[in-house]
Amino acid sequence: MFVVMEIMSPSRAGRIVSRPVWRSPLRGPWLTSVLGAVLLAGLPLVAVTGLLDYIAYGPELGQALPTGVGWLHPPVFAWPTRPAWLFRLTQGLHVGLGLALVPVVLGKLWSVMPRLFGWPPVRSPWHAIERLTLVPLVGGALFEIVTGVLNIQYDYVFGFDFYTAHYYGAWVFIAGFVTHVAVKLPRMIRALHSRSLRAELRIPLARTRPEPVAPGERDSLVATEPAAATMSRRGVLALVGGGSLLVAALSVGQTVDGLRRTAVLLPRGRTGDDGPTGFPINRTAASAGITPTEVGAGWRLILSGGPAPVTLDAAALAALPRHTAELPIACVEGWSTTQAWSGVRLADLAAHAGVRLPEVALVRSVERGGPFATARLTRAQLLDPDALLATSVNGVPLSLDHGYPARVIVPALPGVHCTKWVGSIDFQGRS
Ligand SMILES: Nc1nc2c(c(=O)[nH]1)N[C@H]1C(S)=C(S)[C@@H](COP(=O)(O)O)O[C@H]1N2
Ligand SMILES: [Mo]
Repeated sequence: MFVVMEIMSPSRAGRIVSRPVWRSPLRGPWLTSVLGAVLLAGLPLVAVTGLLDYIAYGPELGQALPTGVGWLHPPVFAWPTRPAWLFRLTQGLHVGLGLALVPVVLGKLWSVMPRLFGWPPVRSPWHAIERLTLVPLVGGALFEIVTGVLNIQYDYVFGFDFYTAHYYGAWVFIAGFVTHVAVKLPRMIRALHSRSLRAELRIPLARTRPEPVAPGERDSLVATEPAAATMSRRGVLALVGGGSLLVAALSVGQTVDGLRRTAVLLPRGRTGDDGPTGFPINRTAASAGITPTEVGAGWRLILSGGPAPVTLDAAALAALPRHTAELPIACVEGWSTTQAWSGVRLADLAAHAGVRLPEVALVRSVERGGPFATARLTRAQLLDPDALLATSVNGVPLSLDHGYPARVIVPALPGVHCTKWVGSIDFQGRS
């Protein structure tokens, strides 16, 4: 018998007979391939948008976040500032699609369970290689799901750097995924051709039978002693698809202003405030250790890089030419929102500092320490006409939690680099 992993169970007559553990009549190469095809279409998009998010961080500038990953970095290019919603799209797709595919990943794992626990564990060298690729594939996928979900749900629970771990985990997964697809693709295509999806969707529970196995052959997914079906194959697909849709429906409010309250799975989406500053907050002033005195009357903005540092107080900053822009702020944790920000153009601040041709801006928060306290902006970012040191949003001064008295906002810049409670900007370039 092929499925050798068995449990002992007493028969009606009281004798002990052995039964295979995996008895669902639904398992088979076709069902596994349908779920596999969905993942083959979806997971590359999750991986690519994830890598794009990494590039969007501008790691080549030596940011505090993400930390360096050595030679394993993707081909880095200068992240553009247009369209302004670019990062909102890439991170929204990465998190949204990543979450929505979790039920499919679980369904796929369920469908191949007999194989994961197949016995003997290794039947041939080829079989050994095939099985070994499952370690990075399954391990990588589960690691990415767990770290990703934890990062969305909780306030930095990791003992390690999330970005670096999630990034390395991605390559482990990608390596497993690419080999798995290379090994399985022909089989998947054959299995998909073995049944018609349309016909399958018309088969009710009463007519649900195991997938046929050619005489003399065996398929480790198809149960040797199938139990009676308790669910149709279309029922399984509906369950998995419905699960995905449910997750998607409960997450979409993270990215769509106005649906914010429906994003029940993603706690950062909620602030409980309906006012002009009632959009999501990544980290409150209190949790960042910002004291009212630091950002009160004694607050100063120091602009350096020019012939001599320039110090502005809030009134002097407010006296500079002002500009308003509707710009999204998008966090890797999955939420994003578009708001109307007003403040002083970063380009004007560079000029004010006496730097004619700024190349990089090093922005520092009054926040002490931590990877969120500094960020570097490229020339294209700091010279964008909508790149602002914002002091107000939606017509009112920034709230303390949104970075009062001044915070950076730049088109298509990841939220993490939109530094709040800015204390200084160093424009590096030629004066
Ligand atoms: N100084 C400082 N700036 C910061 C942060 C922070 O923790 N400290 N969080 C960043 C992150 S990760 C995001 S997504 C945005 C969120 O801005 P918001 O809280 O105003 O929505 O602020 C960014 N700026
Ligand atoms: Mo963020």
